[in-house]
Amino acid sequence: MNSKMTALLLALISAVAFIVVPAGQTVDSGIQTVTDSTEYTVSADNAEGTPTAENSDSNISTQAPAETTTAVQTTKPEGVAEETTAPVDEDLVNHTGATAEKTDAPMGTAVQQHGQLSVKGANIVDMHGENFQLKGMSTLGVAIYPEYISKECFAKFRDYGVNCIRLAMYTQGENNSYIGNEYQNKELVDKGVQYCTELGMYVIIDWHILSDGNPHQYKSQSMEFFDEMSAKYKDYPNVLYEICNEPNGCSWNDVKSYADAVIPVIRKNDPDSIVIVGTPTYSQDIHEAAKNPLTQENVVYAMHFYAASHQFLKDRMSEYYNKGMPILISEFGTCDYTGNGGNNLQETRAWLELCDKYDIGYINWNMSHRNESSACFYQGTSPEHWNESNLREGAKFVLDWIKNH
Ligand code: IDC
Repeated sequence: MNSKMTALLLALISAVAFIVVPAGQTVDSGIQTVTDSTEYTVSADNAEGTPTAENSDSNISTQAPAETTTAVQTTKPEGVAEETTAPVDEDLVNHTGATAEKTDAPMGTAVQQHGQLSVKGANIVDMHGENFQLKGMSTLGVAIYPEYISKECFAKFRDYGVNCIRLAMYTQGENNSYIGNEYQNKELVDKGVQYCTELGMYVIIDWHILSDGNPHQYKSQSMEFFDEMSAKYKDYPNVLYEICNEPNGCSWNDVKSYADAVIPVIRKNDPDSIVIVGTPTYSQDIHEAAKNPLTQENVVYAMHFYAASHQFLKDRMSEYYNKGMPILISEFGTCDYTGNGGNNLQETRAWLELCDKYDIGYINWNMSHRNESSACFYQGTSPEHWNESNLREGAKFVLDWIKNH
């Protein structure tokens, strides 16, 4: 193609893009901006005591087991609505620019029906002001298993009723973590957001701190990252930002001062989106956060559980939900806190029943075939062509739960 033709084609594409998505316009006109962030405040004397020994999961293994990728399965997924949007043109996916093209959510999808989410009292609500439960699956690490950043794979989770994908991006300590591999990670996050957008799914951009327990360690990198992401996705009603996965070995005051630095960076670009804030002790200590809550709007507190380790946290969730604290289970496992070991499906059921009762959202760990019980898939699974027989016990339980509730 000669340069004239290329220029003509580009002009045509931008003209069409302008008609479809005029600058500054969002799909949801009825955005709900309810402010209510402090009613769950409890006094210090009301707070619970120090976490139990079980509550200090400090021995998380950092070993990555060997992996294999083999045969592609071709069984058709169980049917839910066929995708009707045009296929992705890779060239139009903007991995590095300051803004990105938004595709309007296809009819019948979660994002088309529920639009921009916000926080009202202790719940996440949709654009109509109704309680809305995020039900999701988390990647293990976008750059550990990049093959799972796949539109086909996300669509298969959507077939089960999954309405949200969490893009966990390790900051350090894992294969290809963000620090030192910034471009590669951002490219994968961009792809993931684009696919979710085209599928009408919500998407969480997760700054996955773990071995770097104090979020201040990479605060400046985080501010830079979220500045770029929120500028790019300011018009996307389906994007949520999780600014620190699991703080540990630091206090709520450390987390709060970090959040007070990062949230304004996001708000400057994207005033409406939900921000998820981790809590101390691997996102278990919501009661610490409740003593000195954040003052920003549309913020939810992360609580994480692993069903075979953290039974005791259920009461904490109920107590603080009932005090009016907005909580999101932005990560949970059916197994123990190492991400491995036996599943406790009875406890998982109890947790999910409680979440459903309160309309608290939950996101399962993890979308990979790593050799551990929290991984969705057995080794040898094809991200694009899996079926029930590729699912490990925990993921099968969770996906059946989502399908039936
Ligand atoms: C685990 C992975 C495991 C990896 C380890 C360290 O499942 O393969 O070796 O991280 O990178 C969390 C963390 C999450 C952990 C998970 C299970 O958010 O990153 O993943 N877990 O240990 N909090 C509690 C449990």
